[in-house]
Amino acid sequence: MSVKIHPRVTDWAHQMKGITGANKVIMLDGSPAQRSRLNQALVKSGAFQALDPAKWPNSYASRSAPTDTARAEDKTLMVYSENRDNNRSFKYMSPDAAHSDVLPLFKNAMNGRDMFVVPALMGPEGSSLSRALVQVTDSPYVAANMAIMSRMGDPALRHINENNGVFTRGLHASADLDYSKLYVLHFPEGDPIADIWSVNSAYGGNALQGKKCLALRLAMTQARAEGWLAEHMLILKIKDPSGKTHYLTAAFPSACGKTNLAMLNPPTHFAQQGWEITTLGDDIAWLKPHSDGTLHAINPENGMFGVAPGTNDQTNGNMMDTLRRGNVIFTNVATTPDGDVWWEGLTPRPPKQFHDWRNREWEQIGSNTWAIDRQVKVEWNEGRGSWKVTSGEEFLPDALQGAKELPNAAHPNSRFTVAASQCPSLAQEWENPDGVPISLTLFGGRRPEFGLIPLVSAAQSWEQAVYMATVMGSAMTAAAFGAVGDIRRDAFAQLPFMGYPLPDYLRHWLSMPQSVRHLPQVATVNWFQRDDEGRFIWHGYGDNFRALEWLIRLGEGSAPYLDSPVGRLPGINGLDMTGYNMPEKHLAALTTFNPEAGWPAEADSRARHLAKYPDMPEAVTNEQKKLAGAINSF
Ligand code: GTP
Ligand code: SPV
Ligand code: MN
Repeated sequence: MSVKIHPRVTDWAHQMKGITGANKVIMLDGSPAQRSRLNQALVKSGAFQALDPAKWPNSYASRSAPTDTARAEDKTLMVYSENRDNNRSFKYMSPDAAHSDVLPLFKNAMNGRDMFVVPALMGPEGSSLSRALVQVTDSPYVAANMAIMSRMGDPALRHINENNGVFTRGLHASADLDYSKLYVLHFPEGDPIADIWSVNSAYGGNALQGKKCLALRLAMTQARAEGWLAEHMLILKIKDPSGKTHYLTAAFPSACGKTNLAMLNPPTHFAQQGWEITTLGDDIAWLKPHSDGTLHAINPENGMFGVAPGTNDQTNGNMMDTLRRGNVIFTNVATTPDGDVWWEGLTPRPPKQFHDWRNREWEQIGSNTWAIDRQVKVEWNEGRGSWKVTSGEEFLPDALQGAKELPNAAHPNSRFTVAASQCPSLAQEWENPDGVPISLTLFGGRRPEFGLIPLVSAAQSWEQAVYMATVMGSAMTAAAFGAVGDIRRDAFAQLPFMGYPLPDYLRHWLSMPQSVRHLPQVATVNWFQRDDEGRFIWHGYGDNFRALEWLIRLGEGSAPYLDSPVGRLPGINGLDMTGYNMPEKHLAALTTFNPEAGWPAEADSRARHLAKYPDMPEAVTNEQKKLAGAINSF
């Protein structure tokens, strides 16, 4: 290895070996040869299935433990010496409880296994915003994912040497993958053992510690102290027909469309006019006030850990092309006997034969019917892209929630891990150490109610922007365990990632005008309104560009708009709908303020939510009062 390893790294790794009883310490340098050995070892152990190299070069499919398919929010805790938040913004654990209840789970957890030491740089090399993590893990699967998601090995070791041996210490053991003993702990005040401890899961957000643990929960506590922001946001670049560039960030809850928006292809009409979209990041942004008076954003990640279902050449051609370049780890997708992968939404017709994410064998037995392990019969509904059980339900396993698990070929939260550098629409400035200046920021979620939360709504002040992001709601998805479909308030799409109390976080956002002269324009978006038969009334994906284009014209003072109690709206004449015919009733539902669609109930629900936090900033509660007043007077 060319880079000298800082003694703090080796000392700490050996301390962790002592606790976990690991066999051997394997230092990862990120070299292609070493990464290839890691993949080969995973194939040999059966954890990786090598895919057909003609279709998916150097790519692998992997299946998790059936209980280890999503983030475990109930078991994700912040450890502070004092409990100032009372479990409102995050789950709390005391340092004593961590040491007495959780530390023993790491004792000898790596007996008979090797311990990988994963130096991971989060952020571009040479950026003052970048941070180094050293994660130890017993999971070669986690190490292989970290090799894609971070700048692993030498870049991280160099960063540590240049920063006096400073790094975040991440202790991870997949141990027995016992869900009842799963914990993800964070120590913003530090701890003698490590800053992040996670155990009994190998799933993304629980185990790839550079991602949500470091880049959001721990980073945001530092960001607050240092005057910057760590956000659950994609970053994209829009070049308009005049050649002017606009950089945008957007925060949506998990599985609500960040990766897809980040790689969007504008509809033909706009592409012909000369609009171009390129990608800088799809999940996390660190934003810092810059001397030019704007907020500059960097993407701390090196790869994408994207949701597979729904991804195809029409919805996200750039992602499909990224994947076809190979070097992908697929997790919990279906695999075919000829080394291909499949998930719901990849093609209209499922393959004749495949193994699902639980490794059950599916075989086509009729034009629309498949048999699972010759026991359960299911019918494919091509229009809906989903399965229905027709017989043999008793043979299905119970899901975590107790109900019978719906048989999906790919798990609804199945994912792919792939390097950002393979994305054909990557913006060349994605690794700018100085980041890019942000002029537009979106917040959004899944709100299915017809006519309620508009397709796009621009904030009229910074206070209203912070309020709108605070009360944002979204229907639950499979990215976390919970009742899929229930609406929950997810402030700034950060509810699962809060590292310190929400009211303080909002005060931090409200203070931004003091350090940033040119704040981004802020808007909320909602691609997910449905009709009374449950169908999306907005095509979404590429057509989402129509909302972005309106916002850019609005910022330049050349777009029609309507002022309303819920922000500035396009109205039925605001959006450029060339090439998209939509019933006027739907267009009105998306672009105008419709008090009768349920606003009084929505306003009450927001008020109840805000009342849970007695120390909400007044700027936020004032906006709530303004909204409630305006709705009552309608
Ligand atoms: P995380 O990685 O969990 O943070 O998710 P994400 O916000 O990046 O979500 P992603 O882009 O992966 O999309 C999640 C799911 O929503 C996928 O199944 C997409 O196909 C689907 N989706 C994304 N954009 C749209 C849209 O505009 N309309 C509709 N109807 N579905 C969408
Ligand atoms: C999310 O759930 O927001 C993700 C996947 O991006 S995870 O890595 O699990 O956080
Ligand atoms: Mn995410």
